Amino acid sequence: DLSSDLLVNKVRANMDEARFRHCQGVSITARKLAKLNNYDEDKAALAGFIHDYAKQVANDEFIRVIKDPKNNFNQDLLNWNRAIWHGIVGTYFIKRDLSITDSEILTAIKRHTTGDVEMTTLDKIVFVADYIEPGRSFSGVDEAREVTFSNLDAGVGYELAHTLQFLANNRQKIYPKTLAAYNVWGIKKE
Ligand code: DGI
Ligand code: FE
Ligand code: FE
Ligand code: FE
Repeated sequence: DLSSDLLVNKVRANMDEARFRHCQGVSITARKLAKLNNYDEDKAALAGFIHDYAKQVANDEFIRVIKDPKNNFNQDLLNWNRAIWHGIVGTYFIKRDLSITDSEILTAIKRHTTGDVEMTTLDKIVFVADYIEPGRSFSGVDEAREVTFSNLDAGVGYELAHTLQFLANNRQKIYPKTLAAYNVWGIKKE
């Protein structure tokens, strides 16, 4: 768990200082959101802390892991990039290096960049904590914080709508799960 110096030091050693501070911010925010939403605070804090463990893994390393038949990754991942890989393929490195076996934590990390049609409370907490942690400073982040702290599902919807808008504005390819998640969580409910 998070009280292990070994785990903290492994995470610190796998990324630069700015990314490590982001992970600490996501961890603190995930803990707060867990308390507000009656979820296990320690588990949320741990998932938040390690969510970007693989953020700075090299492209050729991601590609090697995706191509290795032992790992059973969908080969369509090769048509995407590190923005998509670091969560989904990141779980391989988290299992290997950090000995994390909790499937709820691994699923939340898998889903943290794109969201998904089905999201557990932990999935939602990590997804939005990543977006609103204290170190984030994009325009709209204060509104995202207000929305998310008043209602977790509304925070998920806000983030998906704004991420889709951002990607389209920059003419970036939309990962099908991001779009499918938007169609569930992002749209206005009657
Ligand atoms: O790892 P972080 O920077 O903390 O945050 P993240 O994992 O939520 O997102 C990383 C990047 O992924 C962010 O710049 C937006 C991008 N992204 C999210 N959904 C999609 C996407 N990029 C593409 N091309 N397509 C998507 O659907
Ligand atoms: Fe990430
Ligand atoms: Fe995110
Ligand atoms: Fe992150």
